[in-house]
Amino acid sequence: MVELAALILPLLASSHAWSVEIQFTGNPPLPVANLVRNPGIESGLGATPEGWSFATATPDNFETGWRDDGRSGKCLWLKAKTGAMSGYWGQVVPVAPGKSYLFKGYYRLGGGKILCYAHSSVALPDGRKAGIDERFYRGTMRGHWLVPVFLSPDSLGGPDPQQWYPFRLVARIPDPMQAVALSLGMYFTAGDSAFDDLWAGEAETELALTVKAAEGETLRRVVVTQVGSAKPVLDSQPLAAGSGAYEAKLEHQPTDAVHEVAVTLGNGEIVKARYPDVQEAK
Ligand SMILES: [Ca+2]
Repeated sequence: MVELAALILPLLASSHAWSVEIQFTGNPPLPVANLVRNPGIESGLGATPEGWSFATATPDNFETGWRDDGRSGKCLWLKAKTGAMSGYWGQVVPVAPGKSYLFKGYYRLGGGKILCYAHSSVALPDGRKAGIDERFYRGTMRGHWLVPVFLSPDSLGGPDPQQWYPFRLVARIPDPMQAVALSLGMYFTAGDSAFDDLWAGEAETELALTVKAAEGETLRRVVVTQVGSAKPVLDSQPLAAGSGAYEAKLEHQPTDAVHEVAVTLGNGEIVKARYPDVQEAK
C-alpha cells in the first residue's frame, strides 16, 4: 500500500488568519525514487563505475571510459572507431508491471549517432512474448568522413559537442515484466558520446487536490498548471456563488513536473501553492 504524503498548507492572507487551506497530495507521493544505481556515475572501483557495464559484439571497435568531464563530476564515455557495430553502456532497472516508467538522463555527442533505449522481453504463459523497446536517437555529421570535402563546418547542425542535452523515454510495463534494460551508446556510426545523471522511476502520479475557504471566505475559481507551461491541466471555471470547498483528482500526471494551484478567492485575492513544494531555480 502506498503511503500518501500530505502537503497541508494553511496560507496566510495579509495580517488576518488563514483564508484558504490547500491540500495537494500525490499517489505515489512525489518525488518518486530514482531506481538507477549509481545514477551520477560517481562511485566505483578502479576503472569501472559501479552498476554499469559495457556490451558490444565487437569490443575491438570501441574505447570506453569513466571520465571526469561529466555534467556532474564523472560520466560514462565511449568511442566507436568505425560504424561496423553498435555498443552500449547499460544496467538493468527493477520495475513493476502495469505501471508506466520514465527513463531519462543527459548525453553529450562528439560525433556519430547515439541510441538511448529502454528494452525488455518476457515470455507469457501461452508461449508468446511481451516486450518494450522505446528508443531515442540523436545524430550529427560532425566527424563524418564526408565533412571536410563536401560540407562546411557551419552547415553541420546537430548538437553542440560541448553541451549536455536531455533525453526522455516513457514505457508502459506489461505483465509479468520485472526488469528493464537501459542502454546508452553508439548506433552503427563512428563517433563518441558521454552520458550522465541518469534517472528511472514511476512516470505517473495521481494528484488529489482539496481546497477549503476559511469561515467568511468564498472560492471563485481553482486553476492547476504545470510549472513551465501556461496551459492549465485543470480549470474549475467560475464556481457557484458562495462556494466554500473544492475537490479534484488529476490522473496520469508526470512525476517530474511541479504542479501549481492558483485559488481565486471571492474578494479577488489569488493564493498559490505548489506540489511538490520546491523553489524555482533562479
Ligand atoms: Ca556525474
